[in-house]
Amino acid sequence: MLASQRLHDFNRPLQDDHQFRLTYTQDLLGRRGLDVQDIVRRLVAFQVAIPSWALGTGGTRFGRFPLGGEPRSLEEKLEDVGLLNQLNGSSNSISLHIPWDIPQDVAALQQQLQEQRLTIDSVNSNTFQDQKEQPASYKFGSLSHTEQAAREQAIQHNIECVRHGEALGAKTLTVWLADGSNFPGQQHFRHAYQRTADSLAAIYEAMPSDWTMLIEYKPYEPNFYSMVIPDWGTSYSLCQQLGQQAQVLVDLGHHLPNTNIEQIVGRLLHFGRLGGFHFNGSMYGDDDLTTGSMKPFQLFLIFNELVDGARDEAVTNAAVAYMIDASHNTKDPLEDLLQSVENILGAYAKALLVDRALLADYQAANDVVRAEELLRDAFLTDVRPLVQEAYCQSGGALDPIGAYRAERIREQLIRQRGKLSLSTGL
Ligand code: LRH
Ligand code: MN
Ligand code: MN
Repeated sequence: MLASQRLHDFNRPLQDDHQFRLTYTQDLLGRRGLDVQDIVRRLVAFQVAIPSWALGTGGTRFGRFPLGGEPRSLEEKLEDVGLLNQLNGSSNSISLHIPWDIPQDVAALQQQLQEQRLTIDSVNSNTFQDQKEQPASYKFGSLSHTEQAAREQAIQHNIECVRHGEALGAKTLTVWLADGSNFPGQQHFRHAYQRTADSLAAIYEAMPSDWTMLIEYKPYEPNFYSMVIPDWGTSYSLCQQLGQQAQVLVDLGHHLPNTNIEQIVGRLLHFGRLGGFHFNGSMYGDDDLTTGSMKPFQLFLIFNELVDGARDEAVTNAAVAYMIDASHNTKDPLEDLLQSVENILGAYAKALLVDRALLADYQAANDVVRAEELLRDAFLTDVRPLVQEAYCQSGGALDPIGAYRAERIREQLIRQRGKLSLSTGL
């Protein structure tokens, strides 16, 4: 843990410049009738969960270049998330992946969570890899498998994930299926869908009544001809059959190029079925790059839908779970996560600037140019002083990456954990 005095000392020489930029932004936005303090309060309250599997160097199927100092246990993963949260005050929870993160000493973990003021956000099941000594193989699918023994094993694994999550206070199960086919004719589309729906129903039945099941979709990979849950329509239809506790999860990387993701977000909000996000950045496919690194305008437009939905009484969608799902080969994973969170907060702040009444007027009048310019104006506003103020108000660093480097945290972690520490299976 970083001593808060050190963050204070780090911030001191930056305060003068920060106050200058904040005052300017405050004046500018105040002239437009915006309540900057309210925006900062919302940014302070906004939390994004960190995936346990992104704390180590990710890699690709061609190779991995470990940086060293990566967490070797769930306890060390919690330490890393605690550290991120100290630096930015915006990531107070962690998503677990079972069996990569099987809790061993539950009481000790509960205590650590309390001490670091963290929560377990969600548990993710893993039926896309075979584990040692597992009787049935997932080579040809899990919840959709043609053989009942494989389906049953996958169902039981998901239920076990819920039990692990319950012990640690989580309330969300995320299901992502790699199930699908690589060649035409390999799989009967309708039957595979039905088997999946039936398996999900068995898991849903076993879930406590205050839990949510998030169903994630993905158009391709690891199967390249068809995926059983390739798109939001399929996720949505499964949720509808299951019940109110089932919601769609939107992973930004799980779309074909040029998909209008913000429209999908708007649709799901309209139907009250938007359960959560896996934020990441993507150029081509499921690239899992830093959130906002490639398409910042799209990220802003997604937040524009979210803010619009939150301000519309007609929208009854339950609270949305915000999670990152990124990991890559070239950056220090902790710096990558700090960047992702910063970009997410920036997109949110910009969406809060949009004058919705005026936008509605322009839309009603079909004033295409004014409506577009209104959004562009919000998008082009420099909101970094507001994000930095939010960091500061939550006890974090004005420049989290700067503080991370100044404190030589990676070097310390390498000293403590070694140069060749192992990462997740990704
Ligand atoms: C699959 C995915 C899914 C998994 C995670 C490790 O591409 O996005 O969310 O659980 O990666
Ligand atoms: Mn994902
Ligand atoms: Mn993915």
